[in-house]
Amino acid sequence: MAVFRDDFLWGGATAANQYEGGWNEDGKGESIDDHFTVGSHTTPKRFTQKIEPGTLYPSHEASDFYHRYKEDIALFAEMGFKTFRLSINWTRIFPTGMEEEPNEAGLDFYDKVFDELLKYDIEPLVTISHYEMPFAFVEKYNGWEGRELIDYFFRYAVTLFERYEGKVKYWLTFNEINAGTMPFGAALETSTLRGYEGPITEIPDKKQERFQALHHQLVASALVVKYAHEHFPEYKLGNMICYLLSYPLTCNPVDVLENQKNMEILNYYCGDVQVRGEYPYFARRYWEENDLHIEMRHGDLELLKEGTVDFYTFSYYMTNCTSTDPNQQQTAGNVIGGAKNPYLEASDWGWQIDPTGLRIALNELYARYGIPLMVVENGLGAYDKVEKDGSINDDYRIDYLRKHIAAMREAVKDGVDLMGYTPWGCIDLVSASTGEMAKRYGFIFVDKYDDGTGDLSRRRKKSFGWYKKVISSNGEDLD
Ligand code: BGP
Repeated sequence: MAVFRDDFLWGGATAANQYEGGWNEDGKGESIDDHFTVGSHTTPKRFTQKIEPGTLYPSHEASDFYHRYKEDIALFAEMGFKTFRLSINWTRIFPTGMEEEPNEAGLDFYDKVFDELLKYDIEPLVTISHYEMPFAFVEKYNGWEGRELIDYFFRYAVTLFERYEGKVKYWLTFNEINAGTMPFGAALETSTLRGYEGPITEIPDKKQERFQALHHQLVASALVVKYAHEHFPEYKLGNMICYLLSYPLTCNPVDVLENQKNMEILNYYCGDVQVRGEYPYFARRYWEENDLHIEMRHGDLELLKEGTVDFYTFSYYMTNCTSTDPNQQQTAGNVIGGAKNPYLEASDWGWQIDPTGLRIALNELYARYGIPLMVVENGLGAYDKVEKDGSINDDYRIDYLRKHIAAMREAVKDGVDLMGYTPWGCIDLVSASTGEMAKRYGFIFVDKYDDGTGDLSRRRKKSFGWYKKVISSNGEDLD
């Protein structure tokens, strides 16, 4: 008997700022991501207040989806995608975020993209805001710290809802909204970057600012979810959480407790608001102990209740451990690192590979929320090598994905309601954390390198044919 639902949404995921390019074309404004320079595993990318001539900014051209969307979508269709996750570049629609009227050329671009997807029966899954916002907001409002952004975001989202009615059904409000609970989130999630110039790793951490900004995002998310439910009953609205599963490094109760506390803030603080409609019970103590004073307006808490999502989506790449022993060996991770797990191998970037953790995560989440789940990011960032004959034999990627899909199957057999799976960077694109192209995730290779060279041509990797088989067998054939 088939394990995955018949209508399981197999596909792939991308984000505009990391994939599209065309950064200043057809009226597009500057996004915060257009101000991040290229980086690498060892050299952090930098944020600059002005675009410096002669400096490489990877989002400016990225993988050039802006000009190659037809070719890319044809390749996705060849793999049998049922869905494609993409984000809208806010600055293509409202160049500074503050215009009264949207930019028609920007709206038109996504019309063409959606039409192309629908031509192949590929369902768009749209992230309204994925790690970018108009740069103009940084100076004026210090990003999401400004409450004014709620209204600007609302106008932007409603513009999309109205324009793409009949073309898009699945919407996610903010990518990895819980990144705002971590220092890294100041760069890409809350964009609280006023006056800052320097490496992404040295942004002074201002927790009060981050958590205030996050409150504004949670309110903005609820506002647009509520609006969509009232005006577009056919729409399905989801949240998106960077799910950071961690284990206590030992069975010492102090490690177990510390781990539980970490998990609460990192994973459940935002998810609980978006699914259950209120800040969780543990938030108050956290605010008090961290001297956080979240300014809320009359009506905010009601709104959070009224704007809960229909499905829960998350990214899953790796897991970490929590230890109260400061001398424990540390390792890197997505958005945040942790103590090293002696039972796991890690990627070249130090992210610990843990397929079993995905089954654990799916069960945890389904037990907590009981609404349909979707894994909207997962994958292995790796150095790929093009062989002399042009082939790219990414068996390591196949191995990673195979084990994660097998873990999803087990979770579905456990009883979890799983809607779909969109591996990250289904076509090579710029890394969010490092700004490099060298960290590749795709089934499709893009000829583009970190010195800006490359002819941008596309090439199928070995994993392309493998994933095609996985989709056509609805996840039965993983060999
Ligand atoms: C997630 C982001 C993505 C993506 C991915 C991989 O946190 O939502 O935008 O980039 O991580 O991370 P990286 O690009 O740093 O390897």
